[in-house]
Amino acid sequence: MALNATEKIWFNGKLVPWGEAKVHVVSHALHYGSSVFEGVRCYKTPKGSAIFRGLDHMKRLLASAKVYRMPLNYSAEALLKAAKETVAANKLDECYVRPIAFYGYGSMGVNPAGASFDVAIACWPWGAYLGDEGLRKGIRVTISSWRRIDSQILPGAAKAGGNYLNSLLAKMDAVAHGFDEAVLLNLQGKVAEGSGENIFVVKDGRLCTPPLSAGVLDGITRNSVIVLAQELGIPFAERELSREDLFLADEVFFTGTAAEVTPVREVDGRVVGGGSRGPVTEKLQTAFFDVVKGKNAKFFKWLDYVKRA
Ligand code: PPE
Repeated sequence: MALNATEKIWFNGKLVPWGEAKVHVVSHALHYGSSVFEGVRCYKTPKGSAIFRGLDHMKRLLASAKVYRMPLNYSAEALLKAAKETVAANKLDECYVRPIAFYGYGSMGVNPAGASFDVAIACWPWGAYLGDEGLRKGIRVTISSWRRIDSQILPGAAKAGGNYLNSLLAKMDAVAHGFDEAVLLNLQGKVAEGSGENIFVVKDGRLCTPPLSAGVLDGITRNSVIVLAQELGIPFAERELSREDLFLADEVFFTGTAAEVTPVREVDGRVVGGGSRGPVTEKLQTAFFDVVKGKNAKFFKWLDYVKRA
């Protein structure tokens, strides 16, 4: 997706011009994938721009860093404050926010001891990750021949840069084969997640998603949708899903900060349900957008205003 430069990036505690937030080519993370990152969205609401579940994202960033013994010496609150300053400095109403912490310059070899440890927060306008039409009508997916990384190899709870080579392989193959997105199975052959999304199915009015033990990221959008389903009285269970559960579902959808709530209308040539956004998906999608856009007072607690109006 196109990336349009904005004005400022928060880099190790200071706002610097976009073009000056640079790293050296022998930075550790570039060679070994030794970074952890987050994807956060900021939405326009009636009371000003607000970051959605910012503290939860920053806590997950700290958790990812802990897994990799990274010295991320900021509190979640301080990181959220920095994210708000970054959005404010770029004068954006709505944007995607990308905090990243990584081993930088100073040593080579797998052991990062001696390398700098850098933290940055960038933001930029980012539209619908899987297209506006995808959000309304659904997308076409394929089950990847690549398996999702097993947590005995790389821990799924950590959102680490290196994990995304697995996503990249699955996504590129899916696109090369004419699909919009890939679904990855885990090593047990059960449904895990998309290249950058969690996945849900609806069957006979019941909503299901694979448990975290399937090796999936503990998605914040996944959690938000589960809470909203409970709110709306939609029966929900975490359950292992097989490939055929996707083929035979009444509805399938993806969740993610970037993907938001995106319906899936086809899985490897099998039309899902009626072949467009299903009614439960639409209900949850509407509820989700109401919450992030500050239209549901019950969930104001999930919003952090960039500037108090
Ligand atoms: N699984 C994976 C593998 C994943 O990367 C994401 C987010 C999710 C699930 C959903 O998590 P959450 O955002 O907390 O609901 N993927 C991020 C990066 C996408 C990208 O292409 O970059 C995102 O959505 O920001």
